Amino acid sequence: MSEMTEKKTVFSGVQPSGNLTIGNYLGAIKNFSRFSEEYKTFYCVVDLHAITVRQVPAELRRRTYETLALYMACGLDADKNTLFVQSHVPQHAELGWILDCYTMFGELSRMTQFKDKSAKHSQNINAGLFTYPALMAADILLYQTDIVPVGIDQKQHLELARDVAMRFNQIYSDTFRIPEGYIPTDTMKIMSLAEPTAKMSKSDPNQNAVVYILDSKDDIMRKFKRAVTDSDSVVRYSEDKPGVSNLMTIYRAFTGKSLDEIEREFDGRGYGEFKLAVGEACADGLAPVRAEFDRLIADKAYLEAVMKKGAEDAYHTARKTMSKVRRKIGFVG
Ligand code: ATP
Ligand code: LTN
Repeated sequence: MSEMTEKKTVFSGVQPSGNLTIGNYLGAIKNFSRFSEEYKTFYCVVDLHAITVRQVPAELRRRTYETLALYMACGLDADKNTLFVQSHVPQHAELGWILDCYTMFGELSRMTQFKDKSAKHSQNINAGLFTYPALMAADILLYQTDIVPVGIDQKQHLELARDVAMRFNQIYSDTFRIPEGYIPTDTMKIMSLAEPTAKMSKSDPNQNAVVYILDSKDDIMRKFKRAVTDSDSVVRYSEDKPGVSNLMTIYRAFTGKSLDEIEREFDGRGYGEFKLAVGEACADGLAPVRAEFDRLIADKAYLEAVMKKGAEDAYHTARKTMSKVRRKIGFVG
């Protein structure tokens, strides 16, 4: 990229609301580092979003450090990417409120994540859970973001962020850049191992359904051995074989082999051998991430220095957008 052209901006976020899964890894974080060289990249630990579901304070604090350490363990260099914690940059909450006033009740009511999470947390359907997408729009729009790498489950929120940005621009003239999603087609939705028609989710209470990035090799092997498949024993990718297809997707992501190659490799060999191979590939692929995580998490002072520098850098950009927004709206000073 020539020095004359301005770098495009990438933004994404992960909630520190649980242990991160291979869905988070393959669908989102693993793709983040591909932008580090040629883009201005902001990767955020979205703790304000996490409290839309009740969190135990000590766990939230621990997971905030862990999510930052995992970003780095998955290949994000703190010198090449702005890595920060959402609540350290007050403009997120500030713009979040403002965008609440440009986001329609009807739009928010249609969000499938809201419907799913209110069903799951029926004792705590708070206003934050409802307005969550307006805060996510604020995250993205504050940095004049061009590209947002996420899994497919975030597509609807991203479209809402675009609609809100266009609405604001139309009322007040150009203020926000309109972001595009970057959704990896191969790994946009990793499914639960126990219920392969449902998304693998870090908040799933069934630990056997979910492979965590930091699981031990033994745990990974055990979970894949137990993964739900179907009654025939043919390793073939097909809509009517969601369990096997999900395992093939995971195997492809960790080995780089094509679906055809995988079908040929396991032709006539049955599910037992296939599941062992998926487990091995996944455990081998995650081993370096885990080793690097262990090293980083032991150095809290370093993690704090990274988040402090990241917040200062993010603040600088966020402040510019906010002063533009305030002026356009008609706020004094
Ligand atoms: P929760 O279970 O608490 O809703 P989550 O596992 O969906 O959380 P998020 O923090 O909401 O995790 O998501 C972080 C990123 O990981 C998002 O970009 C999301 O699209 C992606 N992601 C999450 N689960 C998967 C999955 N199963 N397959 C692909 N991408 C995923
Ligand atoms: N809602 C996202 C997390 C998130 C995010 C963002 C992703 C919050 N703000 C901005 C991309 C851009 C989720 O993964 N559930």
